Amino acid sequence: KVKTSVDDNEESVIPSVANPTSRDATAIASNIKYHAEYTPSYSPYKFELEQAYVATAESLRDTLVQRWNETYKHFQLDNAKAIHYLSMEFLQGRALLNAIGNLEVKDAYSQALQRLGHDLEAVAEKEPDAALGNGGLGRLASCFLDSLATLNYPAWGYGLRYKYGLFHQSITKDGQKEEAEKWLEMGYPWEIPRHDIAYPIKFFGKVVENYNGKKEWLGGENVKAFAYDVPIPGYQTKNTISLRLWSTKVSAEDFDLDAFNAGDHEKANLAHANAEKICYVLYPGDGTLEGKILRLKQQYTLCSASIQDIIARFKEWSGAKFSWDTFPSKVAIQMNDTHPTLCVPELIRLLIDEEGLSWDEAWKITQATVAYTNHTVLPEALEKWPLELFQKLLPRHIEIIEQIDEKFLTFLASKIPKEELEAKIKSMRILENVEVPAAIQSLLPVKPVKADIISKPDPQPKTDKVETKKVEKVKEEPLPPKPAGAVRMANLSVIGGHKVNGVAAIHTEIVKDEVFSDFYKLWPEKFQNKTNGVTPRRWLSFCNPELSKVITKWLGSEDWVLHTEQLAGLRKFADNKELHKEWIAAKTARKEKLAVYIKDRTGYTVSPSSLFDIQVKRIHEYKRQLLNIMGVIYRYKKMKEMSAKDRKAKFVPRVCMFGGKAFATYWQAKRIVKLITDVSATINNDSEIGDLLKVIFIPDYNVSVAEVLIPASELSQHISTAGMEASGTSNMKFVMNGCILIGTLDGANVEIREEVGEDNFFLFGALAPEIAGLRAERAAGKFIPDPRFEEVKKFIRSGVFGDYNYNELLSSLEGNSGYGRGDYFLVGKDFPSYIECQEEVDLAYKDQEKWTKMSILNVAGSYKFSSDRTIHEYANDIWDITPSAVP
Ligand code: B1N
Repeated sequence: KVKTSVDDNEESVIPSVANPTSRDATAIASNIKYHAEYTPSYSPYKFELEQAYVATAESLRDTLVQRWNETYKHFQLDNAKAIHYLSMEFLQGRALLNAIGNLEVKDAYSQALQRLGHDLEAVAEKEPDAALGNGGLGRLASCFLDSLATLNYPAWGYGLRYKYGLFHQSITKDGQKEEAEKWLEMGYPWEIPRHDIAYPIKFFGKVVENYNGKKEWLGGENVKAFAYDVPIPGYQTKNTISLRLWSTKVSAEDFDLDAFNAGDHEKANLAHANAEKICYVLYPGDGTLEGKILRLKQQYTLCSASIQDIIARFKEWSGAKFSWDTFPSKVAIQMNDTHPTLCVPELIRLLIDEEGLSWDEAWKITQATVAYTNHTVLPEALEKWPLELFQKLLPRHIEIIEQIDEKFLTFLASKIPKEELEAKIKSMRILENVEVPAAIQSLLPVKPVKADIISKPDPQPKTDKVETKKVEKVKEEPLPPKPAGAVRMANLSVIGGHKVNGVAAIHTEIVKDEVFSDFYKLWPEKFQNKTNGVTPRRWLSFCNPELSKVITKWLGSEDWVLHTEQLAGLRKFADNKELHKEWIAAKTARKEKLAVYIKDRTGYTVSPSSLFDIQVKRIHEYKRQLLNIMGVIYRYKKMKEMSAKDRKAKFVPRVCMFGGKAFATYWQAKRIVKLITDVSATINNDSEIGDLLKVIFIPDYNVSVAEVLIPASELSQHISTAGMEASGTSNMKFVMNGCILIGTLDGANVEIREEVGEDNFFLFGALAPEIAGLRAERAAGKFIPDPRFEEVKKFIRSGVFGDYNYNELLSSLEGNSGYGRGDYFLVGKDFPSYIECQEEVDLAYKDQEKWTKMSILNVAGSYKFSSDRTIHEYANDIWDITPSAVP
């Protein structure tokens, strides 16, 4: 039966196969078989792991599509307000086990595959990670989608469908090597190409004003954004929402057939190549500005296509007699950092130029709709676009931005005392190094003309003799070059949105008191904290079935997966010997799995009875992997200086694991990777040390690798220079898995420590408010490094870890100030307290009973860090949305 509209009440049926939602393994097996034969992307005569993976995914997709159709049919009927989460990154990882887990069909699928001759886990391993993100920011977006679906909120995710996601990392003798990641090469069974959903996107061209004063944006480069929908299933609900990813192409009419026929194939294909290039690669992220035009094109594509889509749906769902006033009561838009800030001028442009609204109406609607999350205080990551580039690429948007800027300045002038106005304008306006409009100039206090110039006439020289010095003074200096104009996206986001939020308590305080302090004084009610969270489905229930089973047994039900506050109930069993036994067994099972994995990935053998110590995250100087590895080197050196007996008595056996990618041209980060791998090669081959210390660098860290590492962790390192890590989210995943953190008082560590208790967190290091003073002290030459720190540097320079020249790396820790010097990240300052804290860790680990209790209390205290809690807070305090569950 062909369905004609969504309100067609007839049931739709999947052709010829049993409904796989049922938990009947026979029906599921026949459905998988059906896909292997009738929707094959491989030879139907083979059914190896790859084929089994694709057919299983397609089988699950049937259910997902069915639920996804029902969900949006329901949302349309309900027509409740929805959140549209716009993000340049979604770090989805694998989908198969997540879908199976959320649909609660694991046993059935496992049996079905067994019947077909396969093991579910092995099949799942065949799925490449969808790595459309760099790290925390992208993974947060994916956790949010899981929670939005689970909690039945009307929601859409919007992103870009990059052909190449985050690069694949391999480790060679020269350090990290990057290769394109080919997640799409064999097709992606989880996406639904939407041939019916495409929007025009324009770049360059010019703006003309027609006879009735309407602005028209003409000419330029035209591409089309096509939608690909990825269904996101909720847990224990039918609700299945959409992650809509845009991919750019041109239409057939833009293909230059004449040029092709004339033999100029390249010219014929130019428009295609230009359009497709936009979605080729994920921006390499975290604080680098490269490939500027392409990146701005990407950002605009996301914003324009998504806003056009949102407006089209608003009109369709509101019916013929809709009113624009109701737009903010139906639509909430969240900008994941400043990357989608172009939402603001794009929504205004569409409302004025396409829909005929006035400026005031368009501005009011936009501001009531859009909100902004800040994820970083690193100045180099606060986006700024050169004005000239902006004017060329988006000529209409720059007009709109200039208008917002001018209106904001007028408003500012009405609020700020005249004497302060100039300084405030400088820090708060959107445009940088651009002349203040004349209307505002006139509001500034008149600059006093220098008294001596007006009052005294030029003194006549007493003699005719002209002093040579004076002549020199008169000589005109060439004017310094005018600083280039720029658009500050963060200021545009703060001005254009109705709410601004930070991602952890300490981060929000820094946002309010430092980064946006002037804005905070102007609009204190705009600023909020929304501490990050992670989904307990993927990050505990699914990736750690052993520990989850123990938790469920002791809490008496599995309800904690949806209501993590129940995890606090574990506290009362923290001393229970029986629980300790089961807890250790569950952790050990995961450690054994990780040991096998390490052998497989690196060739090194590690003992599962050692302390598993892990630091996994993007490689960055502020995250201080260097502090960690220098601590390891210090430990190694001390071990070497001791007798075998003393060594054994003092140190507990440890496996120190690292994982993470360095941006391809971030040389200092790449040197850190090189040092870790060099240290690893030396220590792991030192027979004197044996199992007492191993150093492992796990290549190509991604979501799936995290799912193997985190459940097996006992100690994890979150050791950023205080004030620099906005939140961190892996810290939360580790705590949920019974891992104890060693960390600075930074980002979400602060709140984690509060929840799990001071005694169950290894704290060290300088505090955020001390950092500026410490840097100043150092710049003044007053810092005396700890001799143990000097000893480690000397040891590295001595060549024990190979002949690579580590001077460039180590000299960044030396000197008092200057670019790349002066130990900006305070590794030397925190080193003594770090290694002393690590000694405490060894002592605590020796007492396994104490350690297990700490581990239980960490899980018990992790309940706050579920993204369900975070999403409820956004829904109530920013988006004003309520759940709408599919019956
Ligand atoms: O966002 C995460 C936080 O938990 C981390 O602390 C924070 O570092 C991370 C430019 C970023 N901030 N900024 C970025 C990513 C890509 C890019 O192109 C900046 N990532 C973060 C989630 O709140």
